[in-house]
Amino acid sequence: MQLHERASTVPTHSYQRQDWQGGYESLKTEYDYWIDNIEGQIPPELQGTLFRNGPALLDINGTPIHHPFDGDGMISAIAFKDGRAHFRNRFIRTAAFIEEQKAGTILYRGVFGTQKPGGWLANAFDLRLKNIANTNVVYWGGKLLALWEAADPHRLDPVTLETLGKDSLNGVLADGEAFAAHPRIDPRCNQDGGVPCMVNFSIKPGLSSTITIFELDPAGNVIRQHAHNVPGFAFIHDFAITENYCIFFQNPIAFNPIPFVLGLRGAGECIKFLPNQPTRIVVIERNKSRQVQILETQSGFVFHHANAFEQGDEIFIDSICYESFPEVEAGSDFKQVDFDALKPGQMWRFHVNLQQQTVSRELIEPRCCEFPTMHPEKVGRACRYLYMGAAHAATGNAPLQAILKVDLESGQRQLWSAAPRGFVSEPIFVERPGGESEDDGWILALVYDATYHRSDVVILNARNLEQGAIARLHLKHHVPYGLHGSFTSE
Ligand code: 3ON
Ligand code: FE
Repeated sequence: MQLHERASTVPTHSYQRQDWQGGYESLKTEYDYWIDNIEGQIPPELQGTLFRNGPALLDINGTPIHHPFDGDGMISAIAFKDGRAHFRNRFIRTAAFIEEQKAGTILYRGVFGTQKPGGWLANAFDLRLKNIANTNVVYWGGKLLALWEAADPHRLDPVTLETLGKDSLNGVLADGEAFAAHPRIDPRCNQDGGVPCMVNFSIKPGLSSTITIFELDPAGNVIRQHAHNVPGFAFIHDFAITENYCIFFQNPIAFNPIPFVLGLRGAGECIKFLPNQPTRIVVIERNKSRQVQILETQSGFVFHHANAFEQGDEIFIDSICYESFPEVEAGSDFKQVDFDALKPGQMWRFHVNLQQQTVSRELIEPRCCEFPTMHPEKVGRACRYLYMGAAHAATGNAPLQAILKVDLESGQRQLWSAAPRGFVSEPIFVERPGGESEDDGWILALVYDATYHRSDVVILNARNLEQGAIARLHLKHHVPYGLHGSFTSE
């Protein structure tokens, strides 16, 4: 009896930290095989390729990097054809990756605190950025592009994943010029007669920061480009679009570059969150006037937005908000993070009224969540369903172990959980050909399974996550926790 009582007062978790840590082991082998270990059945109508990007080298020749966001990017491609699936993974051969692999040692500092060996003296005044191409991958205009927000894209062969070099978007970007890792595809651009276009941005941070917006036509040409100056330092990872606007959240932070310059910290470790300052919402018109409006809302930190849309005089933006920026401690080990000591990211809906210049917000999902996605045809429009990675438990902060579907109309929720030993990545929604409703399709996600130290490609029925996986494709190895990806049926 007593034992039982004592056990129930110990906080219980849906996961073991050691299991979670297994997904942060480097994957150094490059594979190319047909997946033959499958539970369930791959829907034969599911045709196309799921591309994923993410840091897959968590050490350089045995020396751990300081933070996963500093890891060299690796693409995984899962190609679905006639009910079968093929897996391939390849590192992006960035110039720095090639140099470091040849040298067998860290030659570049990382934004999130990875330092060259030899202490601060060996790092001081080395202000070069290592373009690690690790954040997203998108197929657009006949090109497969690996993206990292602080520099230019790398172009890859969509079949072999061979790195073809850096891509300037047909001469638009200068060498090293930033192109963010969060493009949004407007499915029916009203400036182009309803043809799709890809909208992306770049940030040039400083005492005041420059936001540049790029719009690319389906052939991959930049057809609109405009730059705007906003006051203050800006670290903006993602944005949202509506039919007529681009929306950026300028989180309240201060940047003190001195420890970076002196070789003591990475640039990203010099960001200080300002809890008493408002978040600025920067709304930029996409069409001719290109007017910039800046509104304020309460303090908080946003990496990712789910979607935005216009309704009357208002713009609605659904975003994952943290109470503050998760500052990276210089001496700490990310694998030892105490999840319980951190506040969860939660989904909020912001209402921006441009007539009255007011902002209000409401909590739409209290469960700890990240990596929101939706039906691609609804980008910038009102949508009914959002999908996201989520914690297994309804409250508290924890690693992502579940996929959550939120019905914004009825308020209903569906949860598919891989707990206790599974850990999920960003879900991707793929429409079923001829799909009849907004959720008629599949959710694809890589799930790390600590039991076998390998990853599965999981296919869920987006209409009913709770029926369990339609198929689990067991890979021969693990894929380290990734960041973003996309699906292309071309
Ligand atoms: O010095 C300035 C500050 C700064 C931070 C300028 C700058 C442009 C060099 C800069 C660089 C920013 C970069 C390179 C940001 C890269 C971010 C990145 C690779 C990933 C961000 C991921 C965000 C989230 C929320 C990930 C969540 C992951 C999980 C829940 C678990 O897998
Ligand atoms: Fe992101």
